[in-house]
Amino acid sequence: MTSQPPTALTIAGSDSGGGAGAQADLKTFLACCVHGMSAITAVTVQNSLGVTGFYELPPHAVAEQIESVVTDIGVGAAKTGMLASAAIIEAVAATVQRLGVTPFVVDPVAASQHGDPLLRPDAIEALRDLILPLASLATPNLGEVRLLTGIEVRSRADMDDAARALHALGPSWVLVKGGHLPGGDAVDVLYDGTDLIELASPRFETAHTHGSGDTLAAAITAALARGLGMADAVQEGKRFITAAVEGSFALGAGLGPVGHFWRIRDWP
Ligand code: PXL
Repeated sequence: MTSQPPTALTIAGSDSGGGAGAQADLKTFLACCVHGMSAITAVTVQNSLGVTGFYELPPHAVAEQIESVVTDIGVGAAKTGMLASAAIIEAVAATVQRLGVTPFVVDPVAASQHGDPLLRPDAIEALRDLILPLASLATPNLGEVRLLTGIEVRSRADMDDAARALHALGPSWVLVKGGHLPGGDAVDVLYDGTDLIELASPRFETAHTHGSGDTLAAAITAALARGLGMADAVQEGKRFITAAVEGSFALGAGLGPVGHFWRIRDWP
């Protein structure tokens, strides 16, 4: 027997292609030396070319998965990914609140890299009103910022406004991901209600970034499970995703995944 690892839970959808969703989260947790657990919200049908369908689980089945692992194994930190519907969001929010699951990282996933919807349009209000107030950290990209706040981010200054507007919706910390803005470095803004911290990282020319948002949020969650403070955990997550994007690879005819096991340079 070895010593016990830290533990983390993902509340997310399954990606049959293995690059994003719960699969990305579990691979990232392991790569970050954390025992990963999952509460599956929906099963997507997808490959490198896109999502062709998804099947939601009943909301009580999502709640039961969370309760089962929290009450026995214990959850050092949790994250959300695809939550699919307002009814699942209501069940997740009630369960996370009742069981006091924290730290709680919310990645407000709305669509896949191909633009395929992963959240029903009528669920955005529930995400904003029920999940964001529980978040230790919210990690929206610019499209999700627009859905949640109505702010169209076109410049670095707009990112600061977006961070303030999102923080007002309840999360303790906000990480606005500016990767989709044009420019040299990829710049994110981290905000705790007091200080706006700019985090710049190099941009790599690759189309194979499937699962990048999930992987960043999972690496941050793993760092929190290992006991890091929020600012350090976000820095650690950024280092991990930068290496994973650099270590991405082609798979199938479309968009390949980021390299969760970027430490493996040569595959057998
Ligand atoms: O990357 C966002 C995402 C989250 N969750 C699932 C996904 C995707 C993207 O495809 O499939 C299940």
